[in-house]
Amino acid sequence: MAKPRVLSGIQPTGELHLGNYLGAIRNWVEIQQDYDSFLFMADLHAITVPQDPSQLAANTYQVAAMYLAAGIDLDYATIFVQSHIPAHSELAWLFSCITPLNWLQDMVQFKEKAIKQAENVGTGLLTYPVLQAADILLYEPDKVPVGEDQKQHLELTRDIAARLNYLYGQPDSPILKLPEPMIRAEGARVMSLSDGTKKMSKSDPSDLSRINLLDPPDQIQYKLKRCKTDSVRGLWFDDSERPECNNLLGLYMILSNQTKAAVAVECQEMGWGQFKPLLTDTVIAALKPIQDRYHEIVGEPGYLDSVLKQGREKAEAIAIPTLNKVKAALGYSVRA
Ligand code: AQP
Repeated sequence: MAKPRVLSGIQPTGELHLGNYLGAIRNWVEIQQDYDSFLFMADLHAITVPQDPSQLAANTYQVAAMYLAAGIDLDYATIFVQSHIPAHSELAWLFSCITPLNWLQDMVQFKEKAIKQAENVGTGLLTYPVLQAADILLYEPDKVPVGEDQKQHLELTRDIAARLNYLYGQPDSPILKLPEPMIRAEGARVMSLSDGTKKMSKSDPSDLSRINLLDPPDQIQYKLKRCKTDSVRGLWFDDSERPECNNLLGLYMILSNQTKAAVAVECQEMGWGQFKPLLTDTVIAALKPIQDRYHEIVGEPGYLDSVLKQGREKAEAIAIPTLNKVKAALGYSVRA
């Protein structure tokens, strides 16, 4: 029997950090043997905020290499670049013509980001959930791993598929399958090193706010030495009163493969002077195998190109028939 399919992606908007790894890639690695995984670099989404054209392709390759370095196995997963497959943009256009404007205006992320960008709000910021719906529905996945922040967009994806089925399909033979969300287990939200109430993010202007997966040991040590803490004696998990302490203990717990209870006991009497070197060593040791593998991958001439070419072929073999199915339903003559 065919394995259920999952689809997920990351925008190549900068260097990947511990949040991207613990919140996304590591989960994909954990489930990959049970699913047919389609993992992509969302480079069309990346330009909803300005990107340096001289960096975009390099960042995209870096994310692909990082997927592999972190343990994504090509025996189970297909890795591809979104912009290599024109069907994404084409389906997004078809969907945008059946998506009511107010559905997009109601998206919480749009409202939040639009306020920040004031008069410079790009149309892409409003319409990118439609592209996201196309990204997903092209592959007709059974499940889509999403964090809390993306749940509303997956709902929109389901609404768009349902609307297409309603407008152009038959009740007993829907055109597109509706995917289910795969909500992550809790504990994987990594917060900024400068502010424990904000998530760690590629686009934070301060590099000191995050640990990048490729940071060398001395930089990791420097960042953790400088990171924000508090002056309370003893360390314990406390999300509301001690967000920085909670975040750093959480990182230590995950990266040292311990339970919360074990970490709580180990660290209860510690001060920052004792805990920070322990966390530093743990982070460095956890990232070393990923970094070593990353350098091997990028050092092998032509390897990534061949992975992405193969990925494009496998992805297109699914995406193009889905696009054609939708086009036929809308009345287009589809090229054989
Ligand atoms: N801090 C985080 N903790 C846990 N998970 C995180 N993810 C991102 N930051 C954290 C997860 O990583 C994936 C990458 O998502 P994305 O690059 O498409 O966009 P994002 O969520 O907006 O990631 P960033 O790093 O914050 O990028 P910018 O700054 O460019 O917006 C997603 O699965 C996300 O949940």
